[in-house]
Amino acid sequence: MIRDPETLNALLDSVSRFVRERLVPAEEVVAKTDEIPAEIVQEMREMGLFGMTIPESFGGLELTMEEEVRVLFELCKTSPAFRSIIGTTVGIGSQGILMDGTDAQKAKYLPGLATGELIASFALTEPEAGSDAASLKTTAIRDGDHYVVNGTKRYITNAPHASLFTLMARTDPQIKGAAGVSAFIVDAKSPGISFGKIDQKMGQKGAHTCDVIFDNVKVPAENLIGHKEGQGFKTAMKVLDKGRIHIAAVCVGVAQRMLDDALRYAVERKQFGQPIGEFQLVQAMLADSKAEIYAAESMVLDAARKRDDGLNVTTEASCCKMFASEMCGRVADRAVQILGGAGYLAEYGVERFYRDVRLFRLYEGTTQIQQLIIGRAMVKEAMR
Ligand code: COS
Repeated sequence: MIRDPETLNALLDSVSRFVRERLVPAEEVVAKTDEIPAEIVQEMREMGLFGMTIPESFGGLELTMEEEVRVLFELCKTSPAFRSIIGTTVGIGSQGILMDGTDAQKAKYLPGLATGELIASFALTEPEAGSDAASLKTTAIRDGDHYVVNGTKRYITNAPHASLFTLMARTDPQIKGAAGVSAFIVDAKSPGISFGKIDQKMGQKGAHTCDVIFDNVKVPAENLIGHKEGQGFKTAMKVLDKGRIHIAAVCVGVAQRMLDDALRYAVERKQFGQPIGEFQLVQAMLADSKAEIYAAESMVLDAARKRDDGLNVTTEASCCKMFASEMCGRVADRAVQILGGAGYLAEYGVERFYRDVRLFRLYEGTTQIQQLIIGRAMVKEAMR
């Protein structure tokens, strides 16, 4: 665990340099080819980025949540697809094992995830179960020493690259809601698993999602997370609490990058005989963006510290995800506006970010789901 500022600063410096020297120059090629170059993924492995959140005892960096979000502020000053390739292994794909797995499950899977040799994906969403995650229909029926899994998962990030899935499936079809759901670790090469074609998305080229189809897939009973049935929905929700702080930090990093690009353009571009940045209406857009990024950053750091202190941060995580993702959309819109016609052209890159960041308001819970979580908790507290 990095606990001293010097070691953390050295890590932040090396991530920042990596972004400037390796990732930013590769943005266009990733957007054109829809692939992250293999050598970049390898460099990310060597930097330990896949193992950011895995305990040192399993070969990871064991970053605290505060340290993790600080790394993300730096790592995400570039196309979000680069974060996405490590994102599910660092976050939603691995954390269920870490939070609720048995010692044997952790010992078996976490070392490979820490090095990035194994890629983890999170399989919750289904064609008919998105926001209403507890209504999922995929079944995992016990049969001797294994479970038989049937169903389809949708929009699964990194599924085409995954070595394993943290899968949520219904072990008790008689129980319709959350209590019938269990979580499993499923080897992606298990017979009976097939993949849909890679989704054609609005943005985030280089980050791949697809359907995952389970047809009579045999999963060893020992792969039931925590060896407890009926706990899978809670595992998923705890994972998403952390994931939402993570995504909010991603939004801060990308928004900062867009603002940096807009500011640079505003001081270089001249109209009416002076840099457009000297016009107060342009300054207003810069100022609003600066203040909103600062607010989101402060919220994310506060929520991360509270989580590190062992507090329940469900509400804070949703506040961060909601505010930071909406903020990022507004900053993207202003960045396009400041660049004017150039903001609409592919060669300036801002239009790409504009499309990329739209996803932040959707995945890991839409803005409306975050509102629901926050509002419901407020009313519940007030009625006690
Ligand atoms: N941490 C721990 N447990 C949690 C929890 C959390 N953050 N949130 C809910 N739970 C528990 C509840 O306490 C409840 O347990 P008990 O019945 O023992 O009390 C159980 O899980 C069911 O919770 P709840 O009744 O709140 O479930 P709902 O179906 O009403 O809905 C929402 C929950 C809508 C919040 C949930 O479905 C959700 O987050 N949806 C969005 C899913 C999402 O983000 N999808 C993105 C895909 S992943 S990229």
